[in-house]
Amino acid sequence: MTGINELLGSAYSVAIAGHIGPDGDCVGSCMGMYLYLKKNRPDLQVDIYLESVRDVFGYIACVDEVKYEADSEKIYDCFLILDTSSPDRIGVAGKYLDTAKNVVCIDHHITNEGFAEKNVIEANASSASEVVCGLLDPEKIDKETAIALYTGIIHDSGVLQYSNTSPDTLRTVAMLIDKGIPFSEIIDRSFYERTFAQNRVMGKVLENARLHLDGQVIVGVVYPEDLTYYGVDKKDTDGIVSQLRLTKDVKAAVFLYPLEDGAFKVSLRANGNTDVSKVASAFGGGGHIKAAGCTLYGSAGEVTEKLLEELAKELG
Ligand SMILES: [Mn+2]
Repeated sequence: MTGINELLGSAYSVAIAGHIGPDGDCVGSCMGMYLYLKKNRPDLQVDIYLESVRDVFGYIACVDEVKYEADSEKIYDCFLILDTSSPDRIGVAGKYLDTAKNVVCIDHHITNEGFAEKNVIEANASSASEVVCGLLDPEKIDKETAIALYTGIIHDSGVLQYSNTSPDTLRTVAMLIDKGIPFSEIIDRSFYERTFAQNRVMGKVLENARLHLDGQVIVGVVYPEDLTYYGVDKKDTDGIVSQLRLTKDVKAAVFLYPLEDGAFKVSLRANGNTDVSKVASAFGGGGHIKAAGCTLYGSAGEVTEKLLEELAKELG
């Protein structure tokens, strides 16, 4: 079995990096790898590079050691790229792709074509964090490393709910929980917890949501004035479209978020067989069958009309 030691070979200096706009799996897999190597391979000099780390991940040990800028002089023996499907998505450390002596990519994206010298890509894994777990010696994973890796798995699997959750995912999670991690608290704190302002703006959107096309489509809108009133921005509205989608009997959920230039960022979610990626593509956007997005100009009413026209075609 290939393990992390085989992948690193005789490397002495190692740089770890993830993708732009780091999410829970990116931070979790990179920090998990970093903590594991720090503790079990004191012979190595390991650095970690991420574009940013959201405050909610502050409970992960040594997260303050993350570097936000690459060192232009530094040449690493090994560049470990995690959770990153293509070279143009490597964040601040992208230059090491050219300068490092050995490049290793550990990922789970089906679109990853294997751009590194050594690639460990498991398209069926829930997360890069799950793939990382498979490369480590479970005996040597301590509680702090387990907290980081568990965070990654929880985030990319939607708290073990999405279809990428497999029996192997659960076996991996069992091993991590065995390390004595606060598993419920991690989910609450990093996944479900919302600020008071976030809950209030969600409440406003849900209160004013409207059903269209005989109740098949629900539309929720954040207006420009809501942003100042509630003191929120785009990231504070995460989760609203998912809540809209959970409305009984709804086949598609639409969420409109105002952009600065008078446009709306449109988020679409589907239930059942509905394909919202077709609707998004019709307006130059894209995404997945069940989750897609696009940008549209006009008032909220005009944008809604355009979207409903396309949605009506899809819903038949
Ligand atoms: Mn991922």
